[in-house]
Amino acid sequence: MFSVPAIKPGLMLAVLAAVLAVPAAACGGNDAPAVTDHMAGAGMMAQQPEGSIRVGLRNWEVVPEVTSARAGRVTFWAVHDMDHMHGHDEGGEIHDLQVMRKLPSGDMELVGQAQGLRMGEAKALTLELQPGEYELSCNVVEEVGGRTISHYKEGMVASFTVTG
Ligand SMILES: [Cu+2]
Repeated sequence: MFSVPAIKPGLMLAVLAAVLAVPAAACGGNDAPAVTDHMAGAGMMAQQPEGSIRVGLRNWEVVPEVTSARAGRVTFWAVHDMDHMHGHDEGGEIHDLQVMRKLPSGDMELVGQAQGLRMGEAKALTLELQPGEYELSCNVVEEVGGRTISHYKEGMVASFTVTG
């Protein structure tokens, strides 16, 4: 005598693991509330998007973690790496990331940009890139203590190659 227990369909368990890593970034000595805009899409101040290329912005250099990529969709993760000013008239409180493509004529064409990054801020910039030679730069020009500071001329530019 065999008795086969009736097997009911199992319960569908929908497990939603919404893992939101929101670091409570403590800004030492900064009274301003952590105002972040939403230009980076869902992930303001969040962690680096998967597969993106980190581009460090600081006085006075642009530091991409790699210097080339395959053509197609490329996401840059622009990060203002400075956490404090070294001097009041140093400049560099705000940095941009400009992605410029070198045209056959030698001119540079703006392909995309992430602007207005304050210290510690990060923004994702996703672009469709054609093969070619590019520059990653910061084109902020500011007036500090009666002096005009061009971030580009100070050295905020790096070469970047997109291969076919
Ligand atoms: Cu800059």
